[in-house]
Amino acid sequence: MKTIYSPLHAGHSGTMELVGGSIVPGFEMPSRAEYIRARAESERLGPILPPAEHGMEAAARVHARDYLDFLPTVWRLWTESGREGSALPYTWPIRGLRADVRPQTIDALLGFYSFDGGAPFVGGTWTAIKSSYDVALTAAALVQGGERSAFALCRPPGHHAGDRFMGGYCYINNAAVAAQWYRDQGAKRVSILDVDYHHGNGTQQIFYARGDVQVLNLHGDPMTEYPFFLGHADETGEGEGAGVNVNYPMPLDTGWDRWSAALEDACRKLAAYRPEVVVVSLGVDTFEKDPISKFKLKTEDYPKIGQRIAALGLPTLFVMEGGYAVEEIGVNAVNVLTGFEGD
Ligand code: SP5
Ligand code: ZN
Repeated sequence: MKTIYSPLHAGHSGTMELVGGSIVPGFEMPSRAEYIRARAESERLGPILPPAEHGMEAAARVHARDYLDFLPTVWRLWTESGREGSALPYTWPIRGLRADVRPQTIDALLGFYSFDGGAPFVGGTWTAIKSSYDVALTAAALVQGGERSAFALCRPPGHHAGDRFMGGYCYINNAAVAAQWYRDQGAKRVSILDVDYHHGNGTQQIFYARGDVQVLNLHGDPMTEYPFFLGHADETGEGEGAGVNVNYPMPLDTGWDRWSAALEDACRKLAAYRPEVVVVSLGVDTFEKDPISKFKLKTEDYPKIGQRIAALGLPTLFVMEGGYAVEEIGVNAVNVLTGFEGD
């Protein structure tokens, strides 16, 4: 399997986030991508190739133009207003406030275009976001061109980003962009299987009223886990998308037995939908030693995830999402991929 990787992710570094009342160094750090790249190389997963540059048209198929236009301007607006450190929002237009009026200052705009304070900007953030998007589209094209699978080593991740909001370390929803791109290339149906520990609220929001992109999500129960405000089992889609969104919220002590039963059910629903291509939102923050997550998957479980997905017998694009136990992230992520390849 080919891996698409760009070193430009590394400019998105030195971020800060609010955890338990303290501002701390971001868990979503550059070494994550480097450990994965190094493991793909040492395991001889396949060639590691750079992305081709893409215009923003494919992003505009799933994100609002005003949001996409805002992202490259954030750091300039932040520094022009005399700030340094991480650009972060602190006020949000929640229910009861006006979300229909686009405000004018950087602090207000950051809140207007986010659902949490978890998507910081530093000087290299936009370049990293763009490179991650290029990685996703370049890998997507390999599968479109006939390869059985490809690995988009995306950083920053994407599945928390919605049509007009960022959050949870995510800015552009790489998996959603790829799924829409397959539709635009002629695929009649596409499935997105999200195995990250956190609910992919952005992906769900983007496709919720659509019947042409199935979204299946395995995650910590939002009653007690981030992102808290989406991801319940009764969210099954609406309109044309009725029945095409499937959530598997699970208790925070979930281990392989329960998690793999949910994966089995999701794979059966996926097969019944008969998609032409599968996009896997690949998070490995389900790992027992993940510092911000509570599931109990073990390193030896990850190849079994890949094997089950391979048994679907469908062209498959893997898109990197979360995973914060950085020293083990490469082993766990690449285990899914080698499991898929049957090694
Ligand atoms: C892509 C992805 O996995 N995003 C995850 C965003 C999670 N943001 C919330 C982090 C909350 C951390 N609280 C953990 C307490 C650790 N002691
Ligand atoms: Zn996650």
